[in-house]
Amino acid sequence: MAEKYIPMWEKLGMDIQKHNQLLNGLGQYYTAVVLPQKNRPKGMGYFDFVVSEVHGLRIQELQEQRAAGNKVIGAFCVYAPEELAYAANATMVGLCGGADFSVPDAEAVLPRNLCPLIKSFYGFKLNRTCPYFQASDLVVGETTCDGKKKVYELLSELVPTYILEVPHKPDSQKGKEFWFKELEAFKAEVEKLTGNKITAEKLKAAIELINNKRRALKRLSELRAKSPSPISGLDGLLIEQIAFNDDPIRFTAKVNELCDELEARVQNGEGVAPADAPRIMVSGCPMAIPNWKLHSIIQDAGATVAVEESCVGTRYFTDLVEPKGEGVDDLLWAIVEKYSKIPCACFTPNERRIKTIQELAKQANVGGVIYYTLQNCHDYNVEGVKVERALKAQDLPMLKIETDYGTGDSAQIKTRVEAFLEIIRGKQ
Ligand code: BJ8
Repeated sequence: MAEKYIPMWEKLGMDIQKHNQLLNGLGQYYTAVVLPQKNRPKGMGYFDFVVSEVHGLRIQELQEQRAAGNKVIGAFCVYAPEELAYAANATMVGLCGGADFSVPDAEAVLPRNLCPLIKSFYGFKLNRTCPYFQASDLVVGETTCDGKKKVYELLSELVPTYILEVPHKPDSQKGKEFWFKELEAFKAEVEKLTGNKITAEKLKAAIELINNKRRALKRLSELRAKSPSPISGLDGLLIEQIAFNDDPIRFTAKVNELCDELEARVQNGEGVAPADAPRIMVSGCPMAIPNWKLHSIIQDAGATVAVEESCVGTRYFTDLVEPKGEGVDDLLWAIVEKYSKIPCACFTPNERRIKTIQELAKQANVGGVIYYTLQNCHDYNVEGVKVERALKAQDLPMLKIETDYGTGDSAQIKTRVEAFLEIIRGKQ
């Protein structure tokens, strides 16, 4: 895809040479890890195409929208309320932050002992190889974990950045009232950026747009929960990752089309792995595209990932925005309620997440949980203690993997995953 998009990338101020290296690496990785999977549903063809054009055609679409006077808002967290962006004719996109590629550039500035996701996104802005960053008129950060919060200060030197202050006790009435005020302020910011007023009618339509996307992802997740799963965990994860970059209407239609195909597979008892293959839940830190390391190791070891308890996973789509009235305030309150239920480990107490993990494990009929923590992510790392206790009470084994974006520890992780799968097989 490279040649024809070079003028666009140049216009976006990208480092063309470095970006080519990134694309070559990404293409090779995809060809080695994703494409060779056996018995993939036909509907994955669309998502393969999206990945092949993720820095090309999709960016061209965003640039066309910008040329028509609409804005692009980049985000890193599922707490960024995309409904408000779409209600003002803006598009919200996930920014690059899932690859080791940009980490060395970030480490020239940031401390090394920092979460790889944070180093990755900062490095992508520094080295100008993420076209989503370059095409964003505004970046939305949030006060979730300390690492992100402080790096957003540095990021704001490079790109206009707006910080959402998220309540750390989101379940409390005080927390919800606080979040309502934050949403009002963000709404005003988006109106100022776009020049468009967010009316109740437009906000209602945007809520439905994003609800439909979440419904489609939920439908896919429920199909993956069937035994045997009709689609691989790696493909499931890939779709959850693409959800943050693709056009929401087209994406929703394509996910539903795929689900029709998967329903037929379920009816025929057709799975991607043998019926007795161990089933795993991956729970923990988000896996931004192209972070496929753990899933590919688990699959290569003969198991199926049946569900991701993650923000690139169930935390994004489990709950919908459900308005109880028609006015702008009613709609904002419905957004408050939905977002307050996202069980991020940055918040406290977070019993909702523990219960969710227990329920998801039952629904997806998993034999064990692989708890995934990115290095130096204290929130998910510490919360793993409670998760392990809760799973033990359910007689479910848990394996804790703490890693980064590099491949240096892949062989070691593989050995540990294989040993874990033996435990699960022994219990089956
Ligand atoms: S709602 S999980 S997307 S903050 S960056 S916390 S891995 S040390 S991403 Fe997240 Fe929003 Fe919460 Fe979800 Fe840890 Fe790294 Fe922080 Fe991270």
